[in-house]
Amino acid sequence: MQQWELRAAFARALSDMYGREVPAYQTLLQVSAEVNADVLAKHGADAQRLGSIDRVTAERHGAIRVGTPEELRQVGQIFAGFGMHPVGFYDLRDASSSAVPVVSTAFRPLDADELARNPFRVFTSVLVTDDRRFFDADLQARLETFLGRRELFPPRVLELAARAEAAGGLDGDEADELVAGATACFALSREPIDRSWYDELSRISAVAADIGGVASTHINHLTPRVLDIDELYRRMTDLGVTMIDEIQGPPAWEGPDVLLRQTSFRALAEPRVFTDGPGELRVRFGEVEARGIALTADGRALYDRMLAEVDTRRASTGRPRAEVAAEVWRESLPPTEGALDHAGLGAFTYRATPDAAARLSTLLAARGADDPAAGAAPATAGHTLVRGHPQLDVHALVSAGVAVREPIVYEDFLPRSAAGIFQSNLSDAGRRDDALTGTARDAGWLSDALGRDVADPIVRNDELTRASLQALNLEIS
Ligand code: OOG
Ligand code: NI
Repeated sequence: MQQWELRAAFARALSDMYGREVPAYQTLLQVSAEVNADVLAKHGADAQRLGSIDRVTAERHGAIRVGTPEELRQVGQIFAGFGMHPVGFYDLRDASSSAVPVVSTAFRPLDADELARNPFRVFTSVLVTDDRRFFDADLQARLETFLGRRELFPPRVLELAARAEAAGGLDGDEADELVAGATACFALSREPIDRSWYDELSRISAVAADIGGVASTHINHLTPRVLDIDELYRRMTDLGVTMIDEIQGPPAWEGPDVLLRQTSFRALAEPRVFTDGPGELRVRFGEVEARGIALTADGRALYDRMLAEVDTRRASTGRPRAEVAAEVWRESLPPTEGALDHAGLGAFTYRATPDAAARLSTLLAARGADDPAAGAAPATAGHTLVRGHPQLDVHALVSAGVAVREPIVYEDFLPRSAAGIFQSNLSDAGRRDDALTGTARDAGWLSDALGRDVADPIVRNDELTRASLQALNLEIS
């Protein structure tokens, strides 16, 4: 089995397991499939502009949480076996008013064809045990001792994953063994939980207790992708499922969908075994998401400014977030894909149309031979696309039908939304002593801990754009 087949099998196995563990997830899958079928019937090919229906139907993201840099390194090895690489750095310690003492990355395929085959991704958080705002020296020491004694990932699973990474896949029986072994690492454990230890951590942070209060990890949620999240929200609510108050991320509006919109519902309490008898914990939840167009660095900076503007207007007026956000969006964001591209805010690739050559000659004939730069240096990608015609940028080629523009889907996460998802599912805000200073963490720390490069999603998309321009240049020159 090739890596993408291993990845697809892993995502399916986790989904089957999570469906058995959390029945509400099955309802969510069913409603998502219905919404997607309805959107497809209504909008046809347009509905598949941001991913084929096969991709979207199988698409999931999961979330897991680990306790130490070593556990992070190991889980990075497991995901590497499935062709999933660390992308992005998220610091959730300050992004939330609740105590969420973690930093995170997402493991996912990097290449466009790998994403198209199966885009399974896992949002992965690691506890920051030495952050004094949450843990004093004594608790830090006990926490690290507890974490140091547990083994989350059996050596055999790590070994198979390393081989799958090196060989780009695995044969029959070993492939099955890796998928089953890796899936089992994320099952809810039946091992007894020490109630006083769990409670001690819970008083500081429910997330810390979920990570460091038990001897295992588990898949925390598994999220399907839906083509109309507002409709999904309505239908789940009609079925009696209490969703969180709002959809996280960009608002509903008439313009292009950008980045990521997510919403969730709290999971029911699940029976768990404690050292002093049976009990229950309410740690897992359901989440659903809709993906839009990725933004460039400029687009992302604008998004962050728009978020701040929404906060300011809400603070002074108290109006609902969705309404204020839609208003700010209309004022700030271009209303069409083309305008988003012209403004350099959206991430796109370009490719030649089947009749590019004929259309280009028509275009050049219409422009005449008086191009001021005719005879200039040969084209270089990203600058002059058509030899001797520096004014003919990619937008002009798109307008003339020489090239088509294709949006790059946002494949990543949003720190604010992630913090909102964490927060809305906690019963207790926990404690953070802001008089003390936190420990510095950044993408460099994360990549040292992992022993792997952490890719920057904006840089990655830039590379995709550039590569497409280079290919277009070759085709038409
Ligand atoms: C992760 C929360 C973040 C998302 O979709 O933004 C997340 C967690 O609860 O461990 O999954
Ligand atoms: Ni999530």
